[in-house]
Amino acid sequence: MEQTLAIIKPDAVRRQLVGVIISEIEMNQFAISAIRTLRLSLGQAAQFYKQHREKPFYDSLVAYISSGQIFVLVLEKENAVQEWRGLMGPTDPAKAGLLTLRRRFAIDIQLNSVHGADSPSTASREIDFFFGERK
Ligand code: IDP
Ligand code: MG
Repeated sequence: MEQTLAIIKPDAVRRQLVGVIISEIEMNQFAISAIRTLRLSLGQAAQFYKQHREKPFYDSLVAYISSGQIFVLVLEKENAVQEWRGLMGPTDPAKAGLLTLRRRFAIDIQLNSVHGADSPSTASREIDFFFGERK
């Protein structure tokens, strides 16, 4: 079964959306095979998003993702990477389908409530980032 890495981001945790998002995960037949909660340091956040370091929004993205508690999940399902991206919707909630998590919950293109790995190889790297020490 394929695995992907999901994050419930600080804007969603702050607005007490963890329960409804996990409920959507389960209603959509993902198995949750690991979960942890933490707050990233600025350094850890910079490392996690390092592929975006040239982007104009990088500093603000790093500040945001480390601004509060996050919930990190390993999700399992056939085609999990693509299925989770589909349930989240695109980065910009204004362009997202009505039933997607980002359309329903995101505040804007940055404070967009959830993260998902963009490929199986990214998923593997991100799972290692958050859960590697526990294997
Ligand atoms: P993704 O989360 O849909 O994979 P990425 O392009 O990988 O989108 O960007 C990572 C995160 O950076 C986004 O989820 C969002 O929080 C933030 N972000 C992306 N594009 C912008 C932007 O144009 N302005 C501000 N923040 C952005
Ligand atoms: Mg991405």
